[in-house]
Amino acid sequence: MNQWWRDRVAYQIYPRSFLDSDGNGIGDLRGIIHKLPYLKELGIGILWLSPVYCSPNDDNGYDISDYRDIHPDFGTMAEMDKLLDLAKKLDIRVVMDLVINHTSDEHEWFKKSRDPESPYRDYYIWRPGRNGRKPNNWTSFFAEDCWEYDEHSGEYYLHLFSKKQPDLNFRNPKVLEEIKDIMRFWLHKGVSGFRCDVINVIFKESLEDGRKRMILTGREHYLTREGTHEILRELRRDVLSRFDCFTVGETVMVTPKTAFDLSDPSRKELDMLFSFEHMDTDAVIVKWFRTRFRPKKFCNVLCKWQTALDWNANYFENHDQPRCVSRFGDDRDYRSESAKMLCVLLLSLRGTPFIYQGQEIGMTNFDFTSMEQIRDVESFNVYRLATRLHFPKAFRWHMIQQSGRDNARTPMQWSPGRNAGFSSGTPWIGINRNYTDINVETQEKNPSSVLAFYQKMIRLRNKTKLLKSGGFRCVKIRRKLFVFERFNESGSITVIISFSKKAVRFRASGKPILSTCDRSEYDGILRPYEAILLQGRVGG
Ligand code: ISL
Repeated sequence: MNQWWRDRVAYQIYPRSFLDSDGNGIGDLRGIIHKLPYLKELGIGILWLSPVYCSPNDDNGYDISDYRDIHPDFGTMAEMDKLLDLAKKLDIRVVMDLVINHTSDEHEWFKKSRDPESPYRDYYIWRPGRNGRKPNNWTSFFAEDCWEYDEHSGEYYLHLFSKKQPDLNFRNPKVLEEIKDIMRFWLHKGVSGFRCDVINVIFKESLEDGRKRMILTGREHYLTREGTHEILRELRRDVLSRFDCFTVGETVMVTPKTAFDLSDPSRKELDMLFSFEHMDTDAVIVKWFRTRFRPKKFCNVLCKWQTALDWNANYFENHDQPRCVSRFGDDRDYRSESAKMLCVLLLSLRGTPFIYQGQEIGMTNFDFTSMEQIRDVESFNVYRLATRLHFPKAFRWHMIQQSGRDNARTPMQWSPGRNAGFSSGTPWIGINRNYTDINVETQEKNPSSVLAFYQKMIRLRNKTKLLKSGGFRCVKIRRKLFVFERFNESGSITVIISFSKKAVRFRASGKPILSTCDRSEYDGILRPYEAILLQGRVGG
């Protein structure tokens, strides 16, 4: 079978923050339609849309109240059809976010499920308390309890995320049939697959107390259980295998071993997955406590995953993570250099690269100064918890500033004009003031911009078999240097990456194919944050 998803570069859109066409301050489908040619020009072949379904927006669309309809803020189903149609004409495959671990508490199923007699009761996980206490000791992903008490029926329901996101009960076969129908609905419309939200936590093997932990007490009862594997195989057998589509799983806390089992082609579960270990290399236990970024550690983890899995979904940014140039590069003195270097790294690894909106112009973390500017439910919960724990105010803000998800959610910076060209109204979240410098319009005019470099690098990848399907071999990892090779029967490319602000020596021969410094010869010395692709093997 033609695995086209291995040959294309993917781009993630967070619709709320992409482009607002009607001035209500919220990005929308018409905005996306308008920018499809921009994405085509960039070289994108797969478009992943974060949720656009009906939702009360407790978690910005990751709390879905109707899987078969579009949130009016984003537009209409007719516009969605138009988007799919135009994308098809441009040969861009659209992938939807499939959020099935939970629904919104405003979904019809959950509303009915509040009645203990309803056939929908068993769609969710309802349990009585234990001697006036919660049914078990689990904790949630969002720094709050994961059981919510319902006065009416005197029972609790489970929510691993916010309390407006009740978990579905995948022990009930009817739930899985509903999900299959939803998937068929979108596949028939012409989508080319799904990004499956927190897919490895959907099956709760038991509801017993968990071993007490710093984070996610209870996780041994639901992380990548056999029941999840079975569900994935069933979805593949009954639905996905009948369409020309693929899945990329968002899989939390996976190890190379569990990830291998989830994505090994012979097991027929996921086609690829997003793992997190590289994103955790600058964290101490939880992402809220950050330590200095150590390139060596980061690259070691990348190497480990490159070797452990045949195919990775590679990413350095998404709507939950801080901006990579602020985190793994230098957004003050070497913004453009380090953004280009990260571009080379991402697009040279083996696997499908996922670029997050704004990454291609080197957008940075937000410049907010107070909690009033924050919109994310996770940040609110964590801030509240840190207040309860008597963390000093300055430190609480530092946590949000370093790690909060709104870092990636400020509007896309299109132009130096009003509201960065994002909206003619009042944006739902603040725009980074650096938009006057960092924006698409300005970079389109500048052949040495980050954007121009992304176009070049994506083009190179799209036409180079070695980069798309060649093997991966790690050559050298030093404190601030990463060298690896992509190879096949007919040749090889050496990729040299510097994370240093200083010049770095690394001896290698070969003609540069592409360099962030635009050079035609390599003299063995890398400039600050330089990345270079050399034809052939090191020393050969
Ligand atoms: O924010 C995180 C990464 O540091 C995680 O805790 C995140 O919540 C987790 O990766 C799951 O994310 C996905 O599901 C959530 C949703 O809030 C996220 O936006 C989504 O990507 C619940 O649906």
